[in-house]
Amino acid sequence: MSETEVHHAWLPPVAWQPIGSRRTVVIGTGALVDTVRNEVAQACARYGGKVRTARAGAGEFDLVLRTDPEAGDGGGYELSRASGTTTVRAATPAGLLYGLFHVVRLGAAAFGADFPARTESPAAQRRMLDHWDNVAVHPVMGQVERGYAGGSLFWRDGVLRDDLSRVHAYARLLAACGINAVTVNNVNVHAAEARLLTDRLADVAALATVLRPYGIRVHLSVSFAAPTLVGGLPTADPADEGVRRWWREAAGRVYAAIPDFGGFVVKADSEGQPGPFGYGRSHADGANLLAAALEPFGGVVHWRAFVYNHHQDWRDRSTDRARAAYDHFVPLDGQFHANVVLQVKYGPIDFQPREPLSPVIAAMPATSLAVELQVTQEYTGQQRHVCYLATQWSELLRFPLAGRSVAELAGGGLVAVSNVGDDPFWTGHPLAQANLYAFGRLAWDPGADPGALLDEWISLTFGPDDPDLRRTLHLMMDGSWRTYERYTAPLGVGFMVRPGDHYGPAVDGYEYSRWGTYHFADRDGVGVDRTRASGTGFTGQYPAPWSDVYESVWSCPDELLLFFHHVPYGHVLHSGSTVIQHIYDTHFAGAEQAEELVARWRSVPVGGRVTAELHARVSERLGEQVRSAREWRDQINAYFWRKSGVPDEHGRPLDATAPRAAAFPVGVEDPAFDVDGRATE
Ligand code: GCV
Repeated sequence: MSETEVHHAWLPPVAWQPIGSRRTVVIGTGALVDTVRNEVAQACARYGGKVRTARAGAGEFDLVLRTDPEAGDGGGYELSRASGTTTVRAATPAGLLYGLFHVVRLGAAAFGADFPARTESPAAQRRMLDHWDNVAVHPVMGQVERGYAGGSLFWRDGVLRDDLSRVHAYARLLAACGINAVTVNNVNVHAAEARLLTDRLADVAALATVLRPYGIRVHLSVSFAAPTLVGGLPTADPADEGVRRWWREAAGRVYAAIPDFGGFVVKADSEGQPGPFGYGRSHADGANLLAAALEPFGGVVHWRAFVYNHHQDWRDRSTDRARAAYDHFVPLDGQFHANVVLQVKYGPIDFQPREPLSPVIAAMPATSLAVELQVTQEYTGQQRHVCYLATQWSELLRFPLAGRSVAELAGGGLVAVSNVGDDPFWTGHPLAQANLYAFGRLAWDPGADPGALLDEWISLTFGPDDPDLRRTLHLMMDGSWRTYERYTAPLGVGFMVRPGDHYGPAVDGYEYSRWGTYHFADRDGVGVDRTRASGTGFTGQYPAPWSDVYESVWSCPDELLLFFHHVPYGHVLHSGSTVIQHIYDTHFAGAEQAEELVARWRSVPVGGRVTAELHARVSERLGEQVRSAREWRDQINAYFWRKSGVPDEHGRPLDATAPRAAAFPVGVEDPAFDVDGRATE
């Protein structure tokens, strides 16, 4: 692969061979059926098969793809194989497209032994990726906020890219894993981005044209202050009739340009973004203003619940950021229009490697909720560390809150912040592609086994025929989220990251700041008391049994102990270890496990789909992961040893005065990062 070529990700041409070398008929009409036909035709052109558009005699085809109103709807399809013919039937053209990609995933197995009809339909109707892409390069956040894979696929230096062929390739990849909605700009809406709603609408329409053939609807992040920012009005007050009219007209112009436009995403009264509080109005007033404008066209408002005081005084122990979303939004349950979707981050703080679920998810039965995940690895290694997140997401989505799983409670769909950029491997770290793939697949089927999805991704991306490679990749990735958790912040405490870029350790980095993310470590203990009995009362926001499970230090799960409790270092965990020994043990183990990744990868030879470029990229990232994991281990262990004065039971050095080992594992290039994790070139 040359620098200018783009990695095939989970759709290499050869994945199409089983279809492309056979005879297929595509029956149905509509733009997405045309996409199905074109995909099959391209595969046939490459592999010698045939595609027809009308059924000939029975038995003449190996694959029948047809829309059929009797196939049931729900956006899915029915797949079967009988008498040498594989059949996909779908009520909608979109369902047919997803059925086609299912056949691609099955590969040759789709054309083997007969199997009875099975129906697949998505759990979430809207499966959405939010891009935190800026149109104009932001002086601090760059082209893509929290992006770790180069520039934006959509925007470059203030304008829409001329060449949207990468967007076309992206649309195919997204459809192949089930994504059907994309927000094309950052939720932090700055001056240039605000104009996408008005005089730069043509840019959004151009993106919609490329994404549409793959069943992907475009959404736009808008500023709540748009009427003043780009509309020339003196106010953005939701109660003002001029403001209401302005939004109705703005929505009308959007739908005239993009008839299948999805809707708006709004970050309001959050981290400096304007919102209804500025006018003494509630978030229901704010969301309903936009919902009313979109309603005639069938659009939705994704209104984010990420609202908290980011000017907190660290001396004030009564304010708890974890409480904020619930305190702001739960009293508004039932007041939102039907086309408002409240978009709730999975945890009450901010995409940490370990957090409890947000109690908001269980507390608003009269509101449509979407759960937001973070595929971009802001707090999970920034695509320099291997961290397969589907393990975490699967746990979260299956979690029973108030008698229903989180996936069931997320009736408004699943949303995630995208991790792609214009990097040739899409995601910087080639193995981070698995997170994007698995997000789409879990949004479709939250019950899917994350290990099986990993194997599916490995087979598609690296091929099904090399068991050693498949085993190695599985071993490297399957437990990697827990490895990352081990060498970073312990027992759910979170946010021991460097302020600003959020990469690498800084145990006290946020301790005396305004952001509301503290661990309260002192000489005797660590953790945040969020109990009703003596703390912030956050545990009371959970339904039974969790309000009691989290309230008691004796029933709180180990992995969340420091999120809910301030405990002495000698507190004994359910595991039998003390808190302080757990911190030492997991940090030594985590860093060692990071080193093992290098050894495993070194056993993988260059060849086949492991190109020299891919091999080198993974090696370079692993070198940085090992360096960073050691940095985490040493800073965390030294910090807690200095605070507590408790030595390690096993006598390992906690506050080394001499280097412990060679800086980088033998055979791995020194990474191009200095000790702060900043690129040196
Ligand atoms: C887009 C975190 C990130 C911000 C992000 C914010 C959000 O605070 O650090 O970069 O802003 O979440 O989700 O809005």
